[in-house]
Parts: sequence; C-alpha cells; structure tokens
Amino acid sequence: MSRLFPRLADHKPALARVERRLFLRQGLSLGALTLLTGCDLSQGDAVDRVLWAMSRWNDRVQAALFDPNKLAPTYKASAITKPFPFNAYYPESEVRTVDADAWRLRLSGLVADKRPWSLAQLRTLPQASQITRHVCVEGWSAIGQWSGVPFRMFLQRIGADTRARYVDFHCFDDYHTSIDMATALHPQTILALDYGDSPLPPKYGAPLKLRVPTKLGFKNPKYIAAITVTNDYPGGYWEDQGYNWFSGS
Ligand SMILES: Nc1nc2c(c(=O)[nH]1)N[C@H]1C(S)=C(S)[C@@H](COP(=O)(O)O)O[C@H]1N2
Ligand SMILES: [Mo]
Repeated sequence: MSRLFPRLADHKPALARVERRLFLRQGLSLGALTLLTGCDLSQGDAVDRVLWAMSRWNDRVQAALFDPNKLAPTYKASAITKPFPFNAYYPESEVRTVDADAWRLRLSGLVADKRPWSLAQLRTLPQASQITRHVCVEGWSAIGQWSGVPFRMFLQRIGADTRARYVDFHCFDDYHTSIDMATALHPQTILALDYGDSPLPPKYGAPLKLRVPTKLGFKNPKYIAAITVTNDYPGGYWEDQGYNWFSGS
C-alpha cells in the first residue's frame, strides 16, 4: 500500500483518498488485488485502471445494498447548524445568480412531457420539509432544513421513465452530477426551493437544488438548470476526477 498511494497522491489525490477507504472497509490488500487482477501495480497506468474499475464495482455494491425505504436520520430544529456552511468548487464571492422570474427548469431524455417549469409552477406542487445532515467529503458535516417538491412525485408528473438508470443534473455554474434512479425515487429526495423559512439564497443554490440526504454533499446539485433521465452513464464534475460515483452517505 505504501508503494501505491504516494504515487497516486501525485496525480489523483481524490481517487486515492476515496479508494483507500474502500480498501480498508472491504479488507482487501494490495497483494490480494494484484493476484485478482494480474496487474503489475507498480505501473501508474495499471493502478489507475484498477482503481477506476474498483470504483465502478463499488457503485454496483452500494446500489445493491441501497434500501429504498430506509430513511436518513432527521433532527430537531434546535440541532440546525448556524450558520450553515457554503461550499462549491469556487469561493463564495463568485456565486452566480439568475433572474428568478426568467429561470426555467429544462427537461430532456426519457421524459414524456418536456415542457420547462417555472418556479411558480413548482410551488403549486405539494411540498415536503426535512431537517437532515449534509456530509461533505472534504471532512465537515452540518444539519440544515430544506423544503420543496418530492422528486419522486415530480418524476411521475413529467412522465419520466422510472425504469431508466440515471438522472443527470446540469447547473448554471457549470457544475454537473448524476444519481441512480433508486435514489431519485427515495422518499427524502426533494427538489428544494427553500432553505429554512425562505426561498433558497444564492449561496445555497438559488433558485433550485436537489436535496439528497442519502448521499454525500457533492451529489446534491445547486443552481439546477436542466434535468435529463437517461440510461447512459453521465458521470459528474467530481466523479470524473475520481470521487466514487454512487457516494452514499
Ligand atoms: N451547482 C453546484 N452544486 C454543488 C456544488 C457546486 O460547486 N456547484 N458543490 C457541491 C458540494 S461539494 C457541496 S459540499 C454542497 C455544498 O452545499 P451548501 O453550499 O449548501 O453547503 O454543494 C454541492 N453542490
Ligand atoms: Mo462537498
């Protein structure tokens, strides 16, 4: 292991960090991996390929273990973290904003009704509220309150093919992430319009974010512009750099 990770740390720090956890959790040694794969793990390329393959394999294990009815813990209002932290792949001074009246949610892919949605239309749908913990891979977590449209209901409303494998999110800050359909249909996955008692402020993803308490923070897209239902593996901004795609929390 000591030979593998310093090398990886040179060019794929995120992958190394995530996959080191997987090695430990699954009790695999590098020696065992060498035997299993027949790869010479002293070669940088081979190491990379093996780790990517393991990460996709780990996606399948996590998907198989995911319980669609198991709820993430919820908390009392008194447990909410104040102030709730901001995070993005850029500093808070560079947060992008849109005109809320002009904004429309665009839909594409395996969806029967692709008409775009305004915020006013989204607010006519039934809303749900949750106080849950957000866990960021960067090593912090915080409890917050989000409200909005249960995503399952929204997918049914637009005639999404819920047998499709993925739901992909494009954001107007050029962020991108995607989730598995089982998680999209989970009862606590919501299209959040509000943080606390007010519309989402710019720092928390105005005008629309996906709140997914069963996944790590980076799988909770803010500033949503477009949603695609698809069977083609969509990846994501961090996922393409080595963070494990499923990333359940
Ligand atoms: N559009 C967009 N969504 C994003 C990100 C981003 O950079 N852009 N960062 C992700 C990460 S890593 C985290 S931890 C959370 C932070 O959300 P918060 O600012 O509400 O705490 O947003 C996630 N969603
Ligand atoms: Mo994060």
